[in-house]
Amino acid sequence: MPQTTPPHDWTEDNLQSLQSHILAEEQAHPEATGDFSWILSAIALATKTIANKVRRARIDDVLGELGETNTHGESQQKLDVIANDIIKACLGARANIGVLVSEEDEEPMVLRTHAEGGRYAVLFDPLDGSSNIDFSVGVGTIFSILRLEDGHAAKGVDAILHDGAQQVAAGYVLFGSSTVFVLTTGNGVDMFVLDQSIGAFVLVKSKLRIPEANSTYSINEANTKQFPQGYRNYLDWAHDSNYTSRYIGSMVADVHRTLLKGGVFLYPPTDAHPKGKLRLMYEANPMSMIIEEAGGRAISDRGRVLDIKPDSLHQRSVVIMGSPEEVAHVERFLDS
Ligand code: P6P
Repeated sequence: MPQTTPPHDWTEDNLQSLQSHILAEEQAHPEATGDFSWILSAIALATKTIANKVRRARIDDVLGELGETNTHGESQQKLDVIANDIIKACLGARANIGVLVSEEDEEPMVLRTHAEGGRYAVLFDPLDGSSNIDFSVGVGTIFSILRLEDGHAAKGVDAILHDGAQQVAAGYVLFGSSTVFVLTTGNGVDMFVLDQSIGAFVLVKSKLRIPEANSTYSINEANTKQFPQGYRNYLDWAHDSNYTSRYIGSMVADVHRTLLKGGVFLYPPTDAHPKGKLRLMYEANPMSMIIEEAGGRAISDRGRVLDIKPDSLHQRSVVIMGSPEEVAHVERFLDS
């Protein structure tokens, strides 16, 4: 009698796009108003467009520096401005977004008051790690979503200066060997990959968990002599403990590797950046929410990153994030 295989359970194993996944999540939450899918679909559209620009950068001759600096005096890459404009064009059209905050713009953009439907602020780094694009190294878009209260337009920046624990959603899109969309809405972490043949982000992993431990650290060791002693003691311990070092110099790529393989990513205080280099509101906070939702930890030299009450929109922070056991190893040397 030929062995008959049991019928495939198609209710379990089906093709889910980012859109259908978000709608399914919304159906699971009756109180959801469809706001999220509307915002996330705009971010998906923007990042698909940016992915195409990044992939064609050398062909379209948009590599390299623009020859101008952003509001922080940092040299702007041509693609920084292109990505920033794409995101604003896609998000600005979504009627429930009240405020946009970009690393490339000093002031927040108030699109709508609460009375006009502006319920959310979207904060983003349009193209993090863009100086690596000329060498085809992974770069990414990082975003954070905060809910806005009535009267936000009158309060201006103060309406947005919430601690990271107030984020309602966060994520990043890594433009690497594949285009990967990693998202959390506070109910675990889901990962999607852009399937160019159908033009959609398809779900490849839901409820992603970071490994508890992995003897890998990710830090710019060229700055070692500038680090406070505790970090140098940690590095000595890691070297004596046969740790591996992996550092790409693009936060999205370094954190994505840490999320999938485990380990710890650190950007300690340096002479150039005594409070850390990475931006709290649209780099450290969204990445910390992702790492914590995946079972990891994210701290700074002031405790949990998501508990930091921001003083200004573009403030920087020290970050130490990754596997819980690896963050604990670093913490031990900082506390000693
Ligand atoms: P360093 C890229 O410029 C960036 O903002 C992050 O993506 C990255 O983690 C960090 O700076 C790298 O900084 O000083 O090591 O080159």
